[in-house]
Amino acid sequence: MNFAPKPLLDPAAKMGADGRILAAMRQAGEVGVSGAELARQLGVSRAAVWARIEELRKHGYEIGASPHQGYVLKATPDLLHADDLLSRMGRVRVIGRDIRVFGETNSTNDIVEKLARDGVSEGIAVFAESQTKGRGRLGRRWVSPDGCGLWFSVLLRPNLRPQAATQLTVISAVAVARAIERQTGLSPEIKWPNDIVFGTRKCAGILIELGAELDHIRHVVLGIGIDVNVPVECFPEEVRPIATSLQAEAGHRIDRAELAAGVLKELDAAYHRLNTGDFHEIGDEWMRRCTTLGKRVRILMGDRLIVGTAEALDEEGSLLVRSEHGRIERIVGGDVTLEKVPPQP
Ligand code: BT5
Repeated sequence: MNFAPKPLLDPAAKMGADGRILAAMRQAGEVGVSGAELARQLGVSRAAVWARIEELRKHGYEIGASPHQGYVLKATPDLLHADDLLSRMGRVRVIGRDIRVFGETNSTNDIVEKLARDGVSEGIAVFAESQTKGRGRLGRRWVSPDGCGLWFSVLLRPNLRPQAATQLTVISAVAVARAIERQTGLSPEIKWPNDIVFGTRKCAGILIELGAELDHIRHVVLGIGIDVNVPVECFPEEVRPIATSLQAEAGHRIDRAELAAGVLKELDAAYHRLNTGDFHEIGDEWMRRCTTLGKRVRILMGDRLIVGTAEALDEEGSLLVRSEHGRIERIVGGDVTLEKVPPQP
């Protein structure tokens, strides 16, 4: 669906003092930035800058200080901090223009649903360090242990018909796969409709919840869970055989804040392409990354079982399956369960 492209926004406008100090230090790199310069940029005293730097150090930011170089950001802690994330975003159109981080919450989808009802504009992203009631589709549980994953939701108000909402799952899967690949060098694959996998093990899932009328979407809560540094032993027994984490795949810890910003930037770019009528391009990339196409699949839609071969994705993001009777069945994402079936002898 076409509508006027959105102007680029600078999420830095939403940043508090911490974010602006972190952004200035990041930009200065090893050269460092002086207390006087930070005080000038923030419009506060050097003593106030020093107090903020001390506060950041208490949170685990390693900040060097020398009379010649000024303040140098040496290392960041493994925690999510809204200002820190905003300071990594650069300019975006919609997604990530405002970011909030919670310690523990029930489900970030619930927080964003509430923001949607309060009339908040699209693009806000809400992260939690842990979720007590993280959920998947069809009432399933999403395991969200503390401090080692990315559990977050984004509010969208797309100009789409409800039937085309699967397009949002498709662009999100591509964005997550791209960001993982860019930061880790790993090549995750996509399993239709909403899983990011390495072989048979899932490392990320996507949950789309709609507020919709019959013919138009009021808002979408896009929930994404990524197992970044989740120790494999943290997965409950029933999930362990089918789950993995990026750390387990890469063999080293992954910087969560960097990945969070990377995913939001990719999502923003993909959402812009969708809004300007460029779904085909993303759809093509999705097909290249998808392990489902060409495979025999068994699909459960409510009580209906379809067995056939996954052939293609259509322009609304639905999966086209050639059933055993030779008919093409169009499977809309959402409440379906898909299993691969071994080839027949
Ligand atoms: C999904 O559902 O894959 C969607 C997951 C979305 C989670 C995010 S986190 C932020 C936001 N807030 C929420 O409350 N949810 C979203 P589904 O395809 O139904 O997959 C669920 C199944 O995946 C479960 O039944 C388990 O088998 C498995 N599973 C549960 N936790 C997992 C984990 N951390 N990693 C991998 N697999 C998991």
